[in-house]
Amino acid sequence: MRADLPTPLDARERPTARRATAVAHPNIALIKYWGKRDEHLVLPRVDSLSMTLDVFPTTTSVRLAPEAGQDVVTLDGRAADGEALRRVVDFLDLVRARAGTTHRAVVDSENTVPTGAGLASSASGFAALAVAAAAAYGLGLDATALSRLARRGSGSASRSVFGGFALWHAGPPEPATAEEADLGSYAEPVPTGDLDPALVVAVVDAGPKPVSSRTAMRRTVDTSPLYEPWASSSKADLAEMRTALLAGDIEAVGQIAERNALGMHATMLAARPAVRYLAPATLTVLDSVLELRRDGVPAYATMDAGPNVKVLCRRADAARVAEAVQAAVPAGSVHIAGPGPGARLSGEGGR
Ligand code: 2P0
Repeated sequence: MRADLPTPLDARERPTARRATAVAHPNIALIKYWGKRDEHLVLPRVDSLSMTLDVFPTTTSVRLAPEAGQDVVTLDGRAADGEALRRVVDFLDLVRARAGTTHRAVVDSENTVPTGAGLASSASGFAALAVAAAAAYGLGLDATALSRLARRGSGSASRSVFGGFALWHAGPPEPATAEEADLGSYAEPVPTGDLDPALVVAVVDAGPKPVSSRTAMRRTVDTSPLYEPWASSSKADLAEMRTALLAGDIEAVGQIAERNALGMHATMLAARPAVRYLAPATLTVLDSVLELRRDGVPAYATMDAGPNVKVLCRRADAARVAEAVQAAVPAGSVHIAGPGPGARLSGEGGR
């Protein structure tokens, strides 16, 4: 249970790979994470549950550079700067503290999804970075400890450590120590029944979001009168979701996911000032989803910190759903995703 804590081993005695490459996929939450109770430790206010996708992987390599005076970070072929660089360096500082070393690193990360557009690029990004950095610095962490570590980079990354469906525990509400708080918040795989799901991803706008999800969730918690009611209803949603997943009941899974997402967006719309990620094209896709349901196709929508829509359906219906969504937003791009693998070192099988 304490595998993610620094050990007293001298850094010189640690087996260090020095270089590692990892691949991780984004995940889409069916029960949303929105709101933190500790920004430093990235502890959420609510449990969340997601499906890791089999599309849009991020590949990240970390190479220790003992000779370098600072970390060098390249994101999609460009030198990172500003907030993006700071977040990666802060994360590496955490890994270095655990490894007992001050060695800087060269990080190279390639996303196959637009960054910062509400398509979970920070989830795949920090999950891949956690796995690659932990290996390069020789931390020897198990999957649970990697999930806790990935959480420190971006909350939703804790879930991308695992494939399929994953539940991220918020952890004990009143931990006695920071260590107890940290240990209690990690993701784990969720059992499901006979379910053959797809998520049809409708990218209606691939541009970066106007307000970061970090800022938006802080403002929502601080000012939205709808936040607490949503957070408590989300607990009930999670319990029902677990039952629906076990039963392989895609209609119930979809209904719960859709109401949970719309409720989350309602909390943001009621924030002061309002945070509105939903765009006209988002509503056009939501209308097409309603029409699919009227035609007897079980299809349900979820949206994150951006205008793009992910439609949950049976895999057997995915082509029809994709066609309907594409017809609704001809300028958008539509992708069909299934459940994908957990984060892994290149050359390993997924978790
Ligand atoms: C989620 N989102 O559960 C929710 C739903 C967006 C809407 O997790 O501040 O990038 O780095 O912990 O993980 C986006 O937030 O936020 C997110 P930080 P993150 O997927």
